[in-house]
Amino acid sequence: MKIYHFIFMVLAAFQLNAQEIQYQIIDQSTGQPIAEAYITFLNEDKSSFSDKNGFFVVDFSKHVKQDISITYLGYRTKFIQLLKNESSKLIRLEKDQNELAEVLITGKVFQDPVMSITTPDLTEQVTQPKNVGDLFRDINGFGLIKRGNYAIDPSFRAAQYEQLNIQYDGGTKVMHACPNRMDPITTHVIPEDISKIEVVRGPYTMRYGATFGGLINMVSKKPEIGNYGFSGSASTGYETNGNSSVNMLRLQYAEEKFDVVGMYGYRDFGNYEDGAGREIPSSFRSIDYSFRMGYNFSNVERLQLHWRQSFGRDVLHASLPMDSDYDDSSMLSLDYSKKRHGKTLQKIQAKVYYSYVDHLMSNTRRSNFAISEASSPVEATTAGGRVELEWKLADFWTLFTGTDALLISRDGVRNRLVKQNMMGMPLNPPMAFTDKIWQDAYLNDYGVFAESRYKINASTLLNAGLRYDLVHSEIQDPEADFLAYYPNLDSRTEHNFSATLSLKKLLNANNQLEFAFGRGVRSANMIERAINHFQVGQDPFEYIGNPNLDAEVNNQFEVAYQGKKQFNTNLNTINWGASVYFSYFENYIVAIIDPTKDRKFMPNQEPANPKVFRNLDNAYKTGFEANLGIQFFENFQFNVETAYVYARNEDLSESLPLTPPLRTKFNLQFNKNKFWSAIDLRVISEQDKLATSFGENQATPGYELMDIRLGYEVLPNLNLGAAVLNLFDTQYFDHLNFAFRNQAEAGLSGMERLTDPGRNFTVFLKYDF
Ligand SMILES: [Cu+2]
Repeated sequence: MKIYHFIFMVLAAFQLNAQEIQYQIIDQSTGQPIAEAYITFLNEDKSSFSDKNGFFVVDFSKHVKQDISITYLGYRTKFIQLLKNESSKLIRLEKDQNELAEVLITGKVFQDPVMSITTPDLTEQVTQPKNVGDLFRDINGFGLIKRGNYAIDPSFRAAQYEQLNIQYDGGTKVMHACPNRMDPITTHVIPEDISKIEVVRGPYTMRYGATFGGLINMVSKKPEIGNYGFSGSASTGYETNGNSSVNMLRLQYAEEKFDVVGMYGYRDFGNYEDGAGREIPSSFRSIDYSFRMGYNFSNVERLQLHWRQSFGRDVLHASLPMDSDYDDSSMLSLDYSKKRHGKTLQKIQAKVYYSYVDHLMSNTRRSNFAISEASSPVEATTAGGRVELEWKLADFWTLFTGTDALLISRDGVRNRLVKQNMMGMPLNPPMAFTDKIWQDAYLNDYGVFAESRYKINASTLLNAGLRYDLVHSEIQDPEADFLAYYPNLDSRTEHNFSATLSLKKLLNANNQLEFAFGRGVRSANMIERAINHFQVGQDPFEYIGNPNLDAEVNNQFEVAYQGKKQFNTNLNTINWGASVYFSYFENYIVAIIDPTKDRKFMPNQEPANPKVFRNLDNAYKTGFEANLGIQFFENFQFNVETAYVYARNEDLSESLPLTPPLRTKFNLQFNKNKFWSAIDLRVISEQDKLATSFGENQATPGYELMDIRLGYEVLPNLNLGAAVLNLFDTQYFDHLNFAFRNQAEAGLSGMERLTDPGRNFTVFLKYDF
């Protein structure tokens, strides 16, 4: 009897010690212990780190269950419930890095970068035929520069065009051929093929080419890994305003070694009606197709070929002086990637690409065609590539080194047939002229970079990068008057140095703080260098390029904070974040009226003096973005996002051009089983900070817009979406919209800006197989 009593006592003592249980954290794939992982005890508001062998202790004296989260940089945060009586004491963390095949296909270029935004899968929850602009519309801080319904350029924090480093699948570029930007890169992708957009909000990475205001990577939809055999999807969409339709087919065949994806898209957009019921000339048709073929030498080595073409036809541009008869582009890219597990040189990535844009615009459909026929065939060739080596110098230290190239060349003319003289008398025969638009210019950028990612401790990451760009440019076939402005015109070489330093700190599992500095340098683009007496702005001025421009520099500082809190109540989660930045610009490039030069074409018209591009001495911008998200009652989500930027040209005591007003978006979503719905309310404030030298003469009034969207999975794999956009049929225009141009026959005055679509009902049907 005594002996049993003794055993009972011993067991009881063990029982006490057994309140504390030791667990070990290991890497899921290698089985290596993970030291200094950050553990948060969610029921107790307590935290600790794992020791050097990955061990940590959990005290079960108060709770028999413990909810914990484990955070470690480079791994997915793991939420797990530990039960006292469970037998397994191993916790496996999964690397937050996609495996090779996926890396290449998704172009997931950002392995945990600072100051970045990634959209959710944009191919999910589609309710309407999309324009590429719609992809950017829902990312906080973005605006759209519109010259119609086709040529839409994204603007981010008052940076636009080449100030943004816009690329496709991690480096491929397609440069526009048109001096009026009728054909930006966004028109050469199929919106339904873009699965997500990744943004680095400033010059905070040196690895993807010279970046001035931010890096934007449009990522095409990847073949699903492991989905072997045939699969695909077909979709069709229609919208009432403009009688527009979109049709798309995607076919995929994959096996372990080999995969191929083919895409076909057809879009037919009509002229839309604005909120006042006026018809806006904005119709277009386009056909796109693409093939992507991948070969996996092994599960760590892949080669991929991507070919795509797009053909735009009869594109009407309400806010440009001409329309595009055709706008064709071709793009070929080849990607290679190899991972070497356990080696110092742990990864090799290489890409080469070539793209060609063939564009014809004319004034055939415009009233001034009777006086003077004009047609401009222009072309642009972009070629480039990059090679990057990733070195694992230590467990806590990764170094990226590499080199890249971006070679742009353009040529094209404007053919004019003048049928009337200045007095309005017919000329017989008409007089023919040819004006050089691009003067056969090229702009080649060769870069080298090194970027180091250094883990100071388990919760702190230091990122530092350097970049050098050698920019070689030449105007090979200058017009006589251009040569007279710049008599010593010759090829030119520039040397640009960029750098970045940033720190990312996990305060705990749910709170993160980032600091960043970046110096981004952008050499003048080809319009700013080489355009010769063309109307390329949103005003009626002729513009003259300046081949001697200094590169513009953005010195940007930013602080960002993100937090999250989870609750065990009807209020499920709250997340919030904010980012504040300041940019000091050197040599900011703008075009300014030059009273010493005269208008060349139709010299008796106003304005009499052209604008010439030049550098500013003193300019800056500052602003913020903030967001709040609340999840409640399991199925509901409420979001508020707001963005503001203030930009200043101190030289002229005015705002910098194309500075968006304060924008706020409220969004309420309901998601249950196969049904989801959303209401969006956008509140855009008045913009009275104007760049009068750019033609911004009047404050742009604010506006409010409401959209309602619904989605339902009717049958397995068959999704139906519907939406009412601009529910209240508001007549509005955005501050970034260009003014109507050369639209006398449509009754639209050039004193007025392009108005956006009025109420629009849409449906979208998608079938996956
Ligand atoms: Cu054009």
